[in-house]
Amino acid sequence: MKNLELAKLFEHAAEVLALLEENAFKIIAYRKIARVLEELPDDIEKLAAANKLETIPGIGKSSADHILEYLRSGQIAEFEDLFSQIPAGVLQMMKIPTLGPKTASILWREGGITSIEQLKAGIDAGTLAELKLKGLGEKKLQKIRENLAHLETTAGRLRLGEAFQIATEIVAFLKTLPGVIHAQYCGSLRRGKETIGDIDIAVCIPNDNDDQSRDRKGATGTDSPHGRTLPVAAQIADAIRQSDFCGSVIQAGPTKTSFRTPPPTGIQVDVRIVPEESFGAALQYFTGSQAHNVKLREMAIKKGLKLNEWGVFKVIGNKEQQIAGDTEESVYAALGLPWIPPELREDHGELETRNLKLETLVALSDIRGDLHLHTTASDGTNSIDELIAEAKRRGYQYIAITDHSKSQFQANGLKVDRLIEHVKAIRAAAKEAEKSGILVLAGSEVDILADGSLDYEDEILTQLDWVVASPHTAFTQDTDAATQRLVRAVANPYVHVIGHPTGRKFPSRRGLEPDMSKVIFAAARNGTALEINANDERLDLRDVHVRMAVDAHVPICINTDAHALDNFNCMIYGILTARRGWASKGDVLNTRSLEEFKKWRKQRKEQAMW
Ligand code: DGT
Ligand code: CA
Ligand code: CA
Ligand code: ZN
Repeated sequence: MKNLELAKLFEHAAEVLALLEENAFKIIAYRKIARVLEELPDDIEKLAAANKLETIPGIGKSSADHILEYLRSGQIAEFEDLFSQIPAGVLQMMKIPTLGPKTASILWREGGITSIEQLKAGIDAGTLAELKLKGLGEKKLQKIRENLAHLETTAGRLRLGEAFQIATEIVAFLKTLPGVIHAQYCGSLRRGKETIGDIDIAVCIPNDNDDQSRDRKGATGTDSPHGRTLPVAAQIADAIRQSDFCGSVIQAGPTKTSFRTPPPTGIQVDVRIVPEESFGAALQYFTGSQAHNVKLREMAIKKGLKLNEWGVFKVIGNKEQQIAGDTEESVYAALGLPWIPPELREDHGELETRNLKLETLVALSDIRGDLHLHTTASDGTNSIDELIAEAKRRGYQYIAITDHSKSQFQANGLKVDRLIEHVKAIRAAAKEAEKSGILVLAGSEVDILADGSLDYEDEILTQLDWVVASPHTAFTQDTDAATQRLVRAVANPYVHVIGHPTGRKFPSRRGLEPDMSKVIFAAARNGTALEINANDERLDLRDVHVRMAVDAHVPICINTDAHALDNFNCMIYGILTARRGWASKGDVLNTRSLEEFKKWRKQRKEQAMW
C-alpha cells in the first residue's frame, strides 16, 4: 500500500509550507490529509482505480490530482518544486524536538545554518548565541542542543508499531516458503521495546540428517522430509532476496541474509535459517537482550555447560554433546530456570528474582475495556455509536468516551456547553449499550494546565463519569515545575487516571521530565490510576515507570486513546510495555470484570466526596 508514503509526503509538504510561511489553510489541509491517509483502512491505489479519492474526508479535487500524479509517476511536481526551495539540512533540523518551522526559518535565513552539524557546532562554539537571533537566547539554544541528543538516540529506529507490522508480514511470507517449519521475529521487537533498530527473524528448517556433511556454519542442504534433495536454506535465502520485502541486500549467505526493506521505511532485517534441533537456542539468542544473554551464558559456564545460538552443550573431554536447544523452554530448563517471557529479558533482575509472577503477567486477552477514546466531537473520526459497536465487536465490557477539553482548540476541544450536550448524547447511547451488557462512561480528557490545575472547574468534573487528565502543552517546563504540575493533578479527587503522563512522542518530543517517583508516590496515596497510553508514538507511562508504579501498587490503565477504529489495535503495544514493567493482570485496572470495575469507581467517588 502506498498510503503511508503519501501521508509522509503531505506531512512533509505541510512542514515546508509552514517554514516558508505560506497559506495557513493549505498547511492545515495537508496535515489533515496526511492523518487521514495514515489511518485509511483501504488501499489508496484501489480507491484511485475506482475513482473514489474524493469520497475520502479532507480530500478535494486538487489533492486527489496530486495523489493520482504520485501513483502514476512516483512524485508530485508541485511538491518537488516546493522542497527544492529549502536546503535538505534545514528540513532535518525540524525533526529536532521543539524546533518548529519558525525557529528553523530564523536559524536558516538569519543565522545561515543549513545543517544539523552546523547547528551543533554553532551552539557548542557559542557563535550562535553571539548572533542574538530572535527567540534564540542561551537557554533556548541549550534546550535545542539537549533535544538533539534525543533525536540521535531515536534516529534510524522505527516505532514499535511500524516494526511490528512489517515483521508480521515478512514472517507470514516466510512461513509460506517450502521447507520452512516455523518463523519468528526475535530481537528488540519480540521484547516489545519502544523503538526498534533492526528486525531479527529466525527461520526453522528440518534437521540436517547427513552427519558427514554437517557443517552448521555452511550450507545445511540435504534430504528434506518434503522429499526434495535441495539445499533448503539456500533456496529460502534466494526467495527472501527476490521478495517484495527486500529493497536491497546487505549481506547474502546461505544461513544468514541481511537486507533493507524498500523506502520509505528502509529498515534492516536480519534473517537466520536454523535447523529444528537448534531453533529454540537461536530464538533465545537472537531475542536477547545482549545483557540477558551474557548473564545466561555465565550461568551456563558455572554449571559446566556451554550455551550458544546452536544449543546447550555438555563438554566431555574434547567432545560436545547437545543437551538442549530445540525449544526455548529446553534452553532455560537446562540452566535450571523457568521459561522467561521475552519482555522481561533485559537483565533487570529476571534471572535472580525468585517467584517471578510469570503466570499472572498481564496479557492482551485479559483486557476488558478501553478508557480513553475520542469521537468526532473533538478530533476523532468516529461517532459514539461506532465506538460502542467496535467495543462490542472486541468483547469489551466497558469503555469511556473522553473527548478533549476547551483549551485544546486546535483539536476542537469542547467548551462547557458543548460538553454538557455531548455528555447527554453519550448517556443516551449508553442506555442502549447497557442492553448488550456494555458500560459506556461519559467522560472527558481534560487538559492539565501548566500549573497543574484542570481545564474544567470541579463542578463540571463532578458531572462526568470518567476523567482522564493529561498534559498537552508546556512540555518544556523544568523537572520541579513538571513534578508539581502532575502531583497536583493526581491529587484532584475528580481525576480517575492521568493520561500519557509525560507527553513524550516519537520521534519529535521528549516530553516532561518529572520526578516520577514523586508522581507515583502521590498516585499511590490518592488512589489515582496512571495510564499506559498504548499508541506507539507515546508508550507513556514507559516501561521503567510501569515497574515503579507496580511496586507502589498504583492502579494502571492501558488505554489506546483511539482517534479512529483502527487505533483500537494499538492495545498490544500497551500490553507489551506493561509486561516490560512486570505488570500482573491484577495491577491493571481495565482487566477487571465489569462488577469489579464498577466497585473501583464507586470507591473512588466516595473518596472524592470526603
Ligand atoms: P535493536 O536492533 O537495536 O533494536 O536491538 P536488538 O536487541 O534487537 O539488538 P541486535 O539486533 O543487535 O541483536 C539481536 C540480538 O542478538 C540481541 O538482542 C542479542 C543477540 N546478540 C547480538 N550480538 C550479541 C553479542 O555480541 N553477544 C550476545 N551475547 N548476544 C548478542
Ligand atoms: Ca534487532
Ligand atoms: Ca540485528
Ligand atoms: Zn486523548
